[in-house]
Amino acid sequence: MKVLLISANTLTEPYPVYPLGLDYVAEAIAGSHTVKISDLNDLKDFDSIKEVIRKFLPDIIGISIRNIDNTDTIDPKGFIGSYKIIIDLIRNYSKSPIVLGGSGFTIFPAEVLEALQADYGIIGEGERFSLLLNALEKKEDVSSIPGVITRKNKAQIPIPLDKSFASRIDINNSHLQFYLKRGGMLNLQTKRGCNFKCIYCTYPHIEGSKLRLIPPKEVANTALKLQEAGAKYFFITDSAFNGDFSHSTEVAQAFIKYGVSIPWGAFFAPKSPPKDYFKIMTGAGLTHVEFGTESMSNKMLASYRKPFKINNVFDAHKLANDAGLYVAHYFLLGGPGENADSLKETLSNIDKLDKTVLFFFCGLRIYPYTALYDIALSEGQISKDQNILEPIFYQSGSLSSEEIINRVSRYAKGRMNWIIGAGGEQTAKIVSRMYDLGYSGLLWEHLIQ
Ligand code: B12
Ligand code: SF4
Repeated sequence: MKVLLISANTLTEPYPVYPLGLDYVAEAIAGSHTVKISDLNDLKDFDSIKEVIRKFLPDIIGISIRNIDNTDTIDPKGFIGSYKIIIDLIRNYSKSPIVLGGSGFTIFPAEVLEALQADYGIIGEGERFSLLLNALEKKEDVSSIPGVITRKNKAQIPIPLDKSFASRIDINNSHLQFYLKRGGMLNLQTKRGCNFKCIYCTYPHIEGSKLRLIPPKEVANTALKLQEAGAKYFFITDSAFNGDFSHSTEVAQAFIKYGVSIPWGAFFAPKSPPKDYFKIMTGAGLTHVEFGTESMSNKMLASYRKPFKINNVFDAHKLANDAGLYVAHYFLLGGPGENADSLKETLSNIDKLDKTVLFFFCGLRIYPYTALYDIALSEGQISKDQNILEPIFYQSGSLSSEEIINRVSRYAKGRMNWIIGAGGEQTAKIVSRMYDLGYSGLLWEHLIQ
């Protein structure tokens, strides 16, 4: 079959993100089918999809739905409306079935399928697309394929794949050049899953709650391919790169052994690391550490069920700085139990973090399959049948989101390294201009104070 895979994500905040998931889907199906990836970031406008369809004449069209909204209370943006425009355009030019997948889709499969009036969806890992294609080719019933959902058949959440997974990077695809010319950043996965249970987090639902590690040599080989393709930087997409200290150390050692020489960044949990951990990382090319710190009050860290306390944050922060790394912390304020005292404690402890950039998200989006969903339900903030595709943010009884935003804004005044939300369009424009001037990578290091 001829399969057209489309990345529908055109969000450029904080920067355009290479659609890595489609490389995994492509690798899983390319052995038996002809695959083409088309990225809306790389097309002149939405309507240009017509030319792509006319030339390729796909039998089936897969669309990656990464972002549902930007989860930003300060500057909220939803993307379902623009995805609907894209799907309506595709329907004008093709009668082929449309299959949805992706991380955003996996959080709200039934709601998104209905809103976009697509034919099929695959919850979770897109490698299962091959099973759907085989069934469609043989005109077999698709309802027993794990994770496959239709507008008539609801699906169970599938168990994560227990086989290895691989991506294929097509250096001839023009969308690769789009990202190489704008910042030169590509991305890489070293494992799937997260074995923690933070109350608000969707990642264990999307990727599974057991860590599935990719052999370090394989990760290094993939990194080398990105390097050979012209990447100037790569970002590791794992929920927390240090979720397994031994594996991440072995990955870093493999980068050194096999000659990965471009810089990279990753998300880390601010846990106290083993001796010399960050020094080994620096030696392997790590330049940027993004800590998912969320709060600097032990009461709130416990409420969020974070796997660390504030003394671990100070420890990890110092060791990363001492190793010469650029350090950023992400905060998520306003969860269950947040009040004036916990916010004051967080802000005054943050003041003790030197040489860093701080990103503040004021409000927790309520997602299905999370403990926060159950808390919000029990507190009557949402009801059982409520559609929460349109973002709903948890409200702490003691402190409103507005009050939190006001207090953080007052604190942030005059400090370039305190950023509320993802930075919005203004930041995206600055990043884009710097990319045009030849800068590469994350660029928030220019804000460090
Ligand atoms: C890494 C990451 C980032 C990094 C990206 C860095 C980089 N250079 O790549 C950064 C920090 C920049 C980032 C930013 C944002 N992110 Co983010 N990010 C992630 C994260 C952790 C991993 C995404 C990833 O690359 N996974 C690895 C790839 C291989 O997996 P995948 O794309 O999901 O693909 C698999 C399946 O989904 C499926 N699949 C994918 N496409 C398709 C298509 C078809 C047809 C099929 C069948 C299957 C399929 O198959 C693939 C292989 O199994 C996810 C959470 C998660 N665990 O998924 C959030 C996530 C995608 N991000 C999210 C959001 C909201 C954002 C931001 C809007 C936040 C903000 N306000 O800044 C921005 C948007 C950036 C942009 N321009 O789009 C949300 C999206 C859901 C939502 N609420 O809308 C997620 C799910 C986190 C969450 N809150 O739940 N993000
Ligand atoms: S917030 Fe981070 S550590 Fe916690 S469950 Fe999510 S991915 Fe895992």
